[in-house]
Amino acid sequence: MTDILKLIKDKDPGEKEFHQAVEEVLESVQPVLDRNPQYRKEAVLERIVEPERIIIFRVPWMDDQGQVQVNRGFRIQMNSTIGPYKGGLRFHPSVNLSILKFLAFEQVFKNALTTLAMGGGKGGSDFDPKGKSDNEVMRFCQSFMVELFRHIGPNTDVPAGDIGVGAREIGYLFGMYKKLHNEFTGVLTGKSLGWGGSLIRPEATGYGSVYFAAEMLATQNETLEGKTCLVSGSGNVSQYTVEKIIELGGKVVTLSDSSGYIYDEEGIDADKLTFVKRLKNIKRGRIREYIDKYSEAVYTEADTSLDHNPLWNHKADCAFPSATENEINEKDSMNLMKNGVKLVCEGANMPSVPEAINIFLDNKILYAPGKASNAGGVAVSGLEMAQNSMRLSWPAEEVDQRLKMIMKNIHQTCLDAATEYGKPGNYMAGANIAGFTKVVNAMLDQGLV
Ligand code: NDP
Ligand code: 2IT
Repeated sequence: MTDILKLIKDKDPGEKEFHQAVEEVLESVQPVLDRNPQYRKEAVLERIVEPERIIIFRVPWMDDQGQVQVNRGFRIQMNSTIGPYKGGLRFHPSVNLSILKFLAFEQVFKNALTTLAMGGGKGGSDFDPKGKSDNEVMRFCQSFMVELFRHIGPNTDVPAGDIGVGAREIGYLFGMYKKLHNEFTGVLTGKSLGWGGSLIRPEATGYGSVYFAAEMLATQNETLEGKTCLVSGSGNVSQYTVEKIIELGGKVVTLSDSSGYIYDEEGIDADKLTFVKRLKNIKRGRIREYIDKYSEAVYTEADTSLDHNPLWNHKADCAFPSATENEINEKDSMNLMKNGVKLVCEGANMPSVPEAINIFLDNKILYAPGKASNAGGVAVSGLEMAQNSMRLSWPAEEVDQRLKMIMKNIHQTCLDAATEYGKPGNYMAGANIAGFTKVVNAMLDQGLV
């Protein structure tokens, strides 16, 4: 196992997020490797850490001032053993190969856990949609697709949204794909409802995360009713996490963006959430504007000189990190424990550093790794693909019901795999073992390709 880590570190030094994601999975699956020596003999680790294909391309576009801008576009086609590459596109200035490789690697196991036929991929650009006009975003998306279109397709690779890519961007990307291919097909998910999107896809990641949390609580005969919850971020995942927590009787007291966070001791109710949705999705404003409307809340500016994020330092029962990777460091995890948090459910991908995860596990709290708890988004993307191939659309209740079942099954799969390998209650070990086993067994079935 250490030899594989050394291999990827020597080959691609500096890809620290990718190394972090691989190390976690390798540690978890060690007992599987011990029990199944043929995996090492067939070099499944060497194969699974190497993307099947990486596409890197120039994205030139013109801004509103008539100035040419150039960004870098990426698509990591990580693993297609159990289905077409599937995973989101992220538009954020921090995007680089390491971040996209870690996301693509996680996606392989997450998608396997959903039980739907989807391989793993991820892509995006260092383009920053913040502060750009709709026309600039459109021109960027069109230029991005002018290259990407030749590498994707409904049976090859099906991108979707992630940070900075929502319904607006998916619309522009789809329009250009359709024009270039002269074909109306389900090549992207997260489409709007009027032209092939699925009901509940916008809600799916947040709802799914809360369904997973409810399943974890149920193992202790508990519910979310009356629980105080910390939620980070204020984008797609966070908004629908808050919506479902409210519906299940919990109280959410925080939301954030990269500039800072709000703490609303009275709780963010349905009306306040409607305000946040409008603020973030239509006005494209900052979370600080929440206190202009709700003066009972407190806004704290992000301060990178601190050794912790004060958002995680409030009395609460549950935490739903739903913004970005490594947003909970070791100190934050200690603060969460000190403040009585008994459940951490990851809506974001890899939001907890390894030291923080160890603290959650040592304290025996309910800890859900993102690849299990945020799988609801890609699961409903899979259902969107199914509806597109049948050229029909299911009612919201049906999609929601299927989402609930899928999250319930993932929860059980994690518990069963963890127990089978002597780590009862360890959802991280269970998710990694179950996802890994499914993919590597399929790889072995398909021979050396
Ligand atoms: P959005 O773009 O809708 O929202 C992202 C939120 O996180 C914003 O509030 C943003 O603040 C904040 N954020 C982003 N980057 C940073 C950063 N470097 N530091 C602090 N805050 C940051 O994205 P999503 O809600 O879709 O995604 C959130 C997380 O969930 C990501 O980890 C994503 O990979 C994961 N995820 C998303 C799924 C989906 O279906 N959308 C599915 C599964 C996981 P600001 O506006 O200031 O940038
Ligand atoms: O991280 C993720 O699972 C996503 N961004 C959603 C991917 C998808 O294809 O819906």
